[in-house]
Amino acid sequence: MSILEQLLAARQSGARLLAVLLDPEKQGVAELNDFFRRIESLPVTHFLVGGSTGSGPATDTLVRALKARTHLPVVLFPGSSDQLSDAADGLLFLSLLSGRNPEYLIGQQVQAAAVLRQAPYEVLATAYLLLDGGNESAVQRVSETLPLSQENSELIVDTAFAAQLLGFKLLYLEAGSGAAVPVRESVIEQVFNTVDLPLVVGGGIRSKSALEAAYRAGATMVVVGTAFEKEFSEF
Ligand code: 1GP
Repeated sequence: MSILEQLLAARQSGARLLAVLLDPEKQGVAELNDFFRRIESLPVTHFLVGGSTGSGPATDTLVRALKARTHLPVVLFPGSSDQLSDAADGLLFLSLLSGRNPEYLIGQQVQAAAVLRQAPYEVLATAYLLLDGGNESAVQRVSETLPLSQENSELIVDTAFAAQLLGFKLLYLEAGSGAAVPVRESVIEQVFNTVDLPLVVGGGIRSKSALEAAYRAGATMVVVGTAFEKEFSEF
C-alpha cells in the first residue's frame, strides 16, 4: 500500500495515524537509541524528517539511520528544496497556501523539480496551512508569511476547500512547531466536514489528551515533534 493509500484508508475508516517528527538539526544519529526508547510505548505509524532550516546531508544521514532501524515509512517534510534524501519512502511536497509568498507557494517546488524527476519515493502534493499557534513559529519567520487566525475558521475552511479543488492530495493544518496552542478542535471539525482529503494536524501537541482531541475532531494523522525531543511526561 502506498503512503497516500494508507492515509486515504485511514480517513475512510477513522484509523488513527501518528507521525513522529525528527528535525535533522536537532536529532543526532548517535542519540537515536534514546529516542526510540522514548517512543516505544506509542502507536507510531510514520516518521517525518524535516525542519524549517537544515541541509540535505543532515537530512540524508538521519533518513538512512532511521531506515536502518524501522520498517515504518520515513517521509520527508522539508523546509526547503534541498532537504531531500533518496533513502526516504515519501515526500510531503508542500505548498504554503495560507501565505502569499510565491517562494513557498511555488518557488521552492520548481527548484526541487529536476531532482524530483528522478526521485525513487512517493511525492504527495500537500496543501500546507499555517494557523496561529499563539507564538511566532519558525515557519512564519522563515517563510515571511502570516498565519491564518484560528478565529477566522471561514477563511481556513475556504482555503482548505480551494486546495481540494486544486487537486492537492493531503491537507496539513499546522500550528507551528512548539506552538503555545494547537489547532483547535472546532477548526479541525469544520475542515473535516468540508473536505474529503486526509487531514494531517500538528504543532503544539504535548499530551495524550491533546492527541485524542485532534483525532476526535477528525485528524487522520497527528504529527508530534517537540514533545518527543526530550524526556516527556504527558505521553
Ligand atoms: C511541526 O507540526 C509539527 O511542523 C510538530 O509540532 O514540534 O510542536 O510537536 P511540535
